[in-house]
Amino acid sequence: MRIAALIFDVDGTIVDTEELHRQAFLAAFYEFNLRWDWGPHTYMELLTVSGGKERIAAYIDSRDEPASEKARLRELAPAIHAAKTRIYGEIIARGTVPLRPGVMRLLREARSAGVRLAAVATTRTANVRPLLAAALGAEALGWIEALVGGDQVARRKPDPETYERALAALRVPARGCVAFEDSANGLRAAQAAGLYTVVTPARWTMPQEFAGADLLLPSLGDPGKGEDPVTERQLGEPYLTLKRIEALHAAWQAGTAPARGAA
Ligand code: XBP
Ligand code: MG
Repeated sequence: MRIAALIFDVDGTIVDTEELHRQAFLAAFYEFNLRWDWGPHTYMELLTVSGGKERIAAYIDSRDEPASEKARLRELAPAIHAAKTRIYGEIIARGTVPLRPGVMRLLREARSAGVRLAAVATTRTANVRPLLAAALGAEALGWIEALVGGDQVARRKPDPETYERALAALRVPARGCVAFEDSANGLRAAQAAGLYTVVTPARWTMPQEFAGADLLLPSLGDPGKGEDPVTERQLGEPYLTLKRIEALHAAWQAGTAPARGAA
């Protein structure tokens, strides 16, 4: 079966946004007069919790506070997250959004080859559309046929529902599709949905567990943007092309793929 669609996670995969999310969380905490310092190390740990609102609640639960104060803060969590979402939207509207290497190139290769495209995210769809417009431009945004945000599912990643919704929107079988992810929760969601999985960890998700990924690379890579020895060693070429993905996916489908994670 030829590849029917490439399905890309957004935060951390298409764009390196988790630092922008972290800044938005900090600004929201300031607005609520909360001295919560989500520094890089704390945020890296908290990122194992999918969903910003759930992340705030998990942080509240982890704090050493009296039960009454925890209850008050839990009540406040949705308003804190709403403020964070507003601030994040303002950050996206005014800044440049860092596209990760190779994403634009692969979108173009897929477009030229007639391979369909979808995007999935845990953050809200209302966050994703302007983000992708800023990062990809209106034309490339138009190539993305299905966009599933966390507000469109009852169960977030690592549950497969986000991917299942994208597959249903495209009306394509999971085995004909390739998922691109940066996090362990995202990998597990794509695996549970039955897709071939390519993981390119972002700075914030690097320490997470990616056992079972069909292909694990530092990034998708771009011509002339510096060879990465890991990619070179795994692929024998400096970046991942659609042509190579098609060969790897075909071997995976035929059950002749090499050990998971290798190319
Ligand atoms: C990213 C997330 C999101 C963002 C914050 O996961 O888990 O929660 O970190 O966005 P994925 P919200 O890359 O799978 O989308 O605060 O809107 O959740
Ligand atoms: Mg992600």
